[in-house]
Amino acid sequence: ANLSNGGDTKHIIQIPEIKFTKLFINGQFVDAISGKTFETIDPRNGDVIARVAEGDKEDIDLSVKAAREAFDHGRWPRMSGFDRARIMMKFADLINENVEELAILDTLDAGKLFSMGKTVDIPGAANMLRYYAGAADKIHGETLKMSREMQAYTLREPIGVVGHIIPWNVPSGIFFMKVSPALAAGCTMVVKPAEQTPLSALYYAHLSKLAGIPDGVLNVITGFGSTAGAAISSHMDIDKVSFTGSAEVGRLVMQAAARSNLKTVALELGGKSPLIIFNDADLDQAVELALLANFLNKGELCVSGSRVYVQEGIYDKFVKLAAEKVKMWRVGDPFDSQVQQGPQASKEQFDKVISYIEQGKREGATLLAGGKTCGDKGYYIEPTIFTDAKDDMVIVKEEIFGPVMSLMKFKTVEEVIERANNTKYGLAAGIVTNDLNLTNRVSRSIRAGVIWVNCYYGFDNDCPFGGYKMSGFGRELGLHCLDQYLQVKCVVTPLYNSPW
Ligand code: TXE
Repeated sequence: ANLSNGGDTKHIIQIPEIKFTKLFINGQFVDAISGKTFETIDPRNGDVIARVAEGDKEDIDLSVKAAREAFDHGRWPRMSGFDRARIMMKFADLINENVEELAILDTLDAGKLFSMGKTVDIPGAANMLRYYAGAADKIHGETLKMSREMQAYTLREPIGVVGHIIPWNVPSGIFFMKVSPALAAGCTMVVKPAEQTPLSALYYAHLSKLAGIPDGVLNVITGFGSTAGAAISSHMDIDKVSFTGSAEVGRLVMQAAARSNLKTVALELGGKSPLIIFNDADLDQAVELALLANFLNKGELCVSGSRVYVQEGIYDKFVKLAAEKVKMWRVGDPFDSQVQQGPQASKEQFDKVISYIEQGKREGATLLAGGKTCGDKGYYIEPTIFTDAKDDMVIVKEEIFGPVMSLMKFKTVEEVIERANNTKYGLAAGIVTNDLNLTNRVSRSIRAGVIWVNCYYGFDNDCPFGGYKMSGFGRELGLHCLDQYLQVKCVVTPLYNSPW
């Protein structure tokens, strides 16, 4: 298929020079100890955008040393929450001031829509900092009246040095989902962005210094998973690791944590989320929602609603309308403001998605739309819809992480609850109906961390989000996430004279 060619912004956007390509350790940009670099690739065409320092175990060691010193003796964990908040607010303002350049970096690296980066991802990242800044001076303990003539109080202390391992699908959003609560809590940290999308993370490192975050508090090490990433999860001096990525690597991270120093682990892994559309749904809106739930960010979202269950009364009409509407979904250069879907983030993902589409055809699902690559260069794939999909097909069981929707028919609510839960994952679910009782019943029956009713992607800073089952554990966003960067200490004192 041809790529959309609205072309209105393509010629206006000036690609800036790439300013930051080195590791950020203890407030300085430095080369990797090995001197090695790696290429980061533009998925629109396969061109090299820049070469970036390739951090490895020795660089992680240096950055953990800096973070440990900043935690044990530095100002950050000791200053008032109010003062940390002021610096975080400054950091957020600097992000807004550089929104265009940051959005360009994520579009170049990940093929994300520039218009969304500029209006949603990057401003949203700044707002995560502001949300947690607002909580930084409200971290309280409790006073406890004990059963003897003693009293106790609790302190909530920062957990220590944190390692954040970030994926490539939402480079800015996930960076700040992890960094913001950790900063508010008073932790120090080492961040490893994904090797596919290192550029915005290094820019954020630069802005953190301008904002006044003390040296050593926020270190950024670019590099690969099996080297730099593994060095984080197995480090003896990191107190917590927060990981977002594949279930396979999540398992490795947990094993490494167990084998090293039993550091605390939070895992946000994949999903295969059901979107359930009942007979009474507004058909037009339901189809739009299904397209969005599957094709937004080219399907590279852990919460994608990739198992679409449609009740039998409207199934045929739904299929017909979906086939019409998907023709209007525009794939093309992510800098073009008319485009809705850019290229897959990397050649590996492109190949993986194409092989799943082939598998779906072999398994006997019917290709209603798409199924092919687009354009003659870059990693573009048509928005693809399979009908007659069966629950035991690989395309319905495994996370494809691309623009591929599977449509299935169901009869009763009991049946769809059973089928929706028949998955190893449990990250999100969508329900489309105007029946309140049905909504309540299904919401409580689905084993997933977030349920969206008559909407999808209802994210907010204040709404906790995370997995059931093999989608991981721990929550991101909201005050639940702040808690996960804090320890509780109990201090006990006699009320009158010491009882001993
Ligand atoms: O993930 P990896 P990949 C899913 C999605 C995708 C699949 C594979 O289905 O198709 O995973 O993507 C670092 N120790 N999700 O291969 O490898 C790595 O460098 C420590 C869902 O890119 O898990 C990167 O920074 N770290 C998802 C991060 O882990 C290691 C987002 C994620 O990469 C490591 C991304 C190791 N041994 C993929 N190996 C979501 N939940 O949103 C790799 N890494």
